[in-house]
Amino acid sequence: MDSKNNPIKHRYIQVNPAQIGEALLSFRGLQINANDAANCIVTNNKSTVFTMPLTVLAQSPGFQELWSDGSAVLIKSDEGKAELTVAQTSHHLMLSFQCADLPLAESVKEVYSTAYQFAHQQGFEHLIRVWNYIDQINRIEQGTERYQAFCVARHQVLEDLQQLETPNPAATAIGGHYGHNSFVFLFSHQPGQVVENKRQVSAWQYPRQYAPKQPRFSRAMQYGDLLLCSGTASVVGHETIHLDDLSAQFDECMVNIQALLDESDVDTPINEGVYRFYLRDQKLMDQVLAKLQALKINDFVLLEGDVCRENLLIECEAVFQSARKTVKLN
Ligand code: 3EB
Repeated sequence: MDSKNNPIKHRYIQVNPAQIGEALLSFRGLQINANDAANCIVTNNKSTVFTMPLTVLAQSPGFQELWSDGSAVLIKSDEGKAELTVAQTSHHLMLSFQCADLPLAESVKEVYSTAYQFAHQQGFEHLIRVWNYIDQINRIEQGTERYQAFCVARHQVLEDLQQLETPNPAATAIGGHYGHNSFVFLFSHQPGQVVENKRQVSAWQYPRQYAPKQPRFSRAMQYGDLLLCSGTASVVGHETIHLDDLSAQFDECMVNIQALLDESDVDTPINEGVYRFYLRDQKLMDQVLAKLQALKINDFVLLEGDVCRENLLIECEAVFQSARKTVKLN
């Protein structure tokens, strides 16, 4: 990637900073048997906690995922059709939405159009990262899988807002079972750089078998000294490989994460990322934990979640932070 013509001048976001100013957002999952899913976004004057509507199966000791840019955070909430929580600094805008009661396509249209319009009004032009947590993501409704309905609605909003030509954010789309569709958007004043994976067809160029309108995400976004990897699974070309083989799917995820690191200017060993793993079948959890231990991945949460393609058993996302590679001048 060509970073030498793109000097970094402003303060970028950090994940799990050593000295946390005010956090824009922290993420957590549900404890097993918890009944707090209804209360997905909690704020006090200092910070916002977004609860993923997914059960935590395991996490590394002391795991936390805090996003901060070190500057003061302003928090507001808004009761529209979807519950919106805004956390804003002079550099970044985090929008968290929770919609318990709307049909999926309506939620997606409401949330995506509100997010883009709100961000643009506030002068945040660049969408860097999105998390989509969709209830019962693989269920068929009126002949269409809910993940596909989500893709169609997302595409429709982007088309209506003339955003189909703008760079796609890094993204995650994962299914839960707690009755919530919830979404988080990170916008910035500064653009990120799209990082694609040479082993994979870009999602927005997928053949139509996966969704009538293609998914709109980049495989990763490089943003300052961060590499934000999207939900990454055992996909090569555009196909799922290693059907019914968790161990091989896990290994393929890691090969894909390494491919993203190699493609970026972020020079961090693969085990030093901050990881979320989403596992479809909690009975396979011990296999995943053994893999994590073998790879010396020490900063992770393992969540029970449905990956958006039914034949994917596991997906991961990761954030890497590093000094930049020295740019070679030849
Ligand atoms: C894949 O490689 C897995 O639709 O926003 C991963 C991350 C996936 C984000 C999305 C979908 C999305 O195709 C699926």
